[in-house]
Amino acid sequence: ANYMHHSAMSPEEFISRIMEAEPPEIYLMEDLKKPFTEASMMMTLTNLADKELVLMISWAKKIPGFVELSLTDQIHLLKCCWLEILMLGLMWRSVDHPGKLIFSPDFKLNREEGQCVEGIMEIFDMLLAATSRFRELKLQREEYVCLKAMILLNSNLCTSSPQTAEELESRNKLLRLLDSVIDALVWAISKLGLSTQQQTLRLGHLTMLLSHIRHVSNKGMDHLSTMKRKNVVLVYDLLLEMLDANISSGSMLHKSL
Ligand code: AOE
Repeated sequence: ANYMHHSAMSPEEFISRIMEAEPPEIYLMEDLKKPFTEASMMMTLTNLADKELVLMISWAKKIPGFVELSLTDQIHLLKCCWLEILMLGLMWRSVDHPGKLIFSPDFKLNREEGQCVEGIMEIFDMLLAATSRFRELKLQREEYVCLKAMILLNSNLCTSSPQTAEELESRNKLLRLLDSVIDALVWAISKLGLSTQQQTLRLGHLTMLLSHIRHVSNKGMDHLSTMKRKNVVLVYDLLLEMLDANISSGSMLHKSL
């Protein structure tokens, strides 16, 4: 089967494939009118997220083996983890800029610049804290791309219970794929010239950060639903669908995959 060929891929080859899958930088190219209001800040953030989601779908499809999963799994995985992926990307862009979040080359926010969106500073601070942790660990690009693929492939694992033979096959492919990503991360860590024990510890520290990212993402998801409910922000179609837990077969995500 198809996944046999992916598990035959060396970790080195796997990493180079996911490095090539990295989405390009996004520019907002709007004159960001300062001072921001709650509505304009939320509009800027969701507008960026919406553009990034389109690129995220193309990115996922370039991960070796992803498109061989069932369409239901592909959709479910993306719906479960999109905000975690956006947040990890944001942390990576911000890792060399303590106290700042680099949303895009033309949209950077400082902690000191104060509060304008209700309930968002808590999320801002949790993102800054996780970013500092990655800075302390001197996160490498190879490790970053593996962690991002791990988030995608792991997001669904404990919520899906396969019933049909096809679902079971897709889940087995998913597990093989996760093995490949873990192997790739282990390989990337082994290139850093650490002792065997230090390598094991690094793997532990990096993967433990993923539970923090899931936590911040859940907070962010609650925040976005609240902002939507209060009509602070108009949430675009693709983002709306991602925010929504249901799978509709005629959906935009379905069509883009
Ligand atoms: C969008 C794109 C992206 O790549 C990552 C993220 C992660 C968080 C997401 C956001 C996004 C989309 C909208 C979400 C948000 C979490 C909750 C929200 C889902 O509903 C970003 C979280 C961090 C947002 C920090 C915003 C700080 C705003 C306060 C700063 C401020 O008040 N002022 C006045 C600063 C002015 C600076 C010039």
